[in-house]
Amino acid sequence: MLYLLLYPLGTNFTIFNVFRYITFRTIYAGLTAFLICFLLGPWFIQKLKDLQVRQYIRQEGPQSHQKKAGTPTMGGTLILTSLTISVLLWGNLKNGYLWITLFITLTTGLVGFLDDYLMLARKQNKGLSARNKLGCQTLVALLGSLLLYFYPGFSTEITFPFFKHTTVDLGLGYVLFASLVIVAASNAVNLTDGLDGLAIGPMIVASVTYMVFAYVTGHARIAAYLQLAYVPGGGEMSVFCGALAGSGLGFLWFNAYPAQVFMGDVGSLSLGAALGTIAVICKQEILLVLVGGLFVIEALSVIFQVGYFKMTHGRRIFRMAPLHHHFELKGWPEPKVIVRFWIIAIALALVAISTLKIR
Ligand code: 57M
Repeated sequence: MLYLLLYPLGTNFTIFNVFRYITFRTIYAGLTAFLICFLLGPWFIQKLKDLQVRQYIRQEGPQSHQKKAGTPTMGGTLILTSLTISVLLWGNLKNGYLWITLFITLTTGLVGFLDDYLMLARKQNKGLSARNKLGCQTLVALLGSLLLYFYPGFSTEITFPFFKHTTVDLGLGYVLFASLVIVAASNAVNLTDGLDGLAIGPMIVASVTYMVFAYVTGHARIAAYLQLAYVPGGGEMSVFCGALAGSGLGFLWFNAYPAQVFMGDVGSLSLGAALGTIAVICKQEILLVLVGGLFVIEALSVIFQVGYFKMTHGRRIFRMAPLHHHFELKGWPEPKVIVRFWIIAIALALVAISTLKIR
C-alpha cells in the first residue's frame, strides 16, 4: 500500500523513491511483522488464557510433555495477522502473486483454525478428521494453483536444482503438481510442530532462503546471469518472505523453550502452505526438498514409521514418530533436540543457496 501511495510522490520528493526498491520494502516488511508480533504478543497470550484457548496434551506421548498442558495455543492467528498487515503495507498491491499467496495462506489458516476450534470445543485431541482436513487443504491448493495457472506469464515448467538446462513443461498437469507441493509442505510443517520453536525456527530459515531466491528469480538480469528461470513480478515475493520471516521471529520470542504459546494448526498448516506456494511461484519447487529439508525428514520419519508399523503389525523403526519424539525418548533434553534440528535446517538451506552457483 505504501508503495502505491508514496512511490508516486518520488517525482517531487526524491526520498520517496526508496519505496521502489524491493530490498528496502523486504527489510521493512520483516521489521514491521516482527514488531507487531513482538508488541502484541503479551496482550494476545493473555487474551488466549482469558478465553481458555489452551492445549490438550495426549496421554500416549512422551511424559515430559504433560507439563505443557494448558499452554495457550492458536498463536498462529497472531503470526497471520502480523504477516497480512505487513504484506499489505509494504507489498506492491498490483502484484497478483502476493494476493494468491495471501489467499492460500489465509484459507489454509482457516482450515487449521477450524481444526483447533473443534479440539477446544470437544476438549480433546480430536479436531477435523484426517480425511476432511486433507480434503480442505487439497481444495484450497487446487484453487490457488488454478489461479497461478491462469496468471499472465506464469510458466508451467519445472526446473531442477544443480541442472541448469533441464526443464519439464507439465502444462495443465502443473496444477496438480503445485497442489501436491503446497499440501505436502503444509502437512510436513504441521508434523514438525511438536517441540517449542521446532517448526518456526526452520520456517524462518526457509523464508530467508526463499527471500534470496525470489529476489534473484524476479530480477531479469541476475536471473539471466545465474541461468535461473526468470519470473516476471516474482521479486515481490521477496517482500512476502521478509514479512514471513519477521512474523516468525516475533512469534519465536514467545514460542522459544519453555513456550508461552503454541501456534496451533492455524499456524502450522498455513505457514507450510505459504512455503509451498512461495516455492511454486519462484519456480524452485524441487529445491523445497532442501530449503525445507527438516520438514521433509520429519514427514519421511512418519511415513516410514507408519508404513513399517502396518507391514510388521506393530514393530517400529523409531522409538516414536515424528523423529523429534525419537530423540526425546532417547533422553536428549528438549532444547538440545530443537537446536540440533535448527542446525540441520540451516545447513540444508546453505546447500540450497549453493545451487545458485553449482549448476
Ligand atoms: C500434530 N501436534 C502436536 C500444537 C501445535 C500420523 C501421526 C504421526 C501424526 C502425528 C500428528 O498428529 N502430528 C501433527 C502435532 C501437539 O502440538 C499442537 O499441534 C499444533 C501443530 N499441529 O502448534 O498446538 C503437541 O506438540 C507439542 N508442542 C510443543 N511445543 C510447540 O511449540 O511442545 C507443540 C508445539 C503439543 C505439545 O506437546 O500438545 C503433537 O505432537 O500432538 N502424531 C503424532 O505426532 C503422534 N505420534 C504417533 O502417534 N506416532 C506413532 C506412529 C506409529 C504413528 C509411533 O511412532 O508410535 C505423537 N504425538 C503426541 N504424542 N503428542 C504421539 C505422542
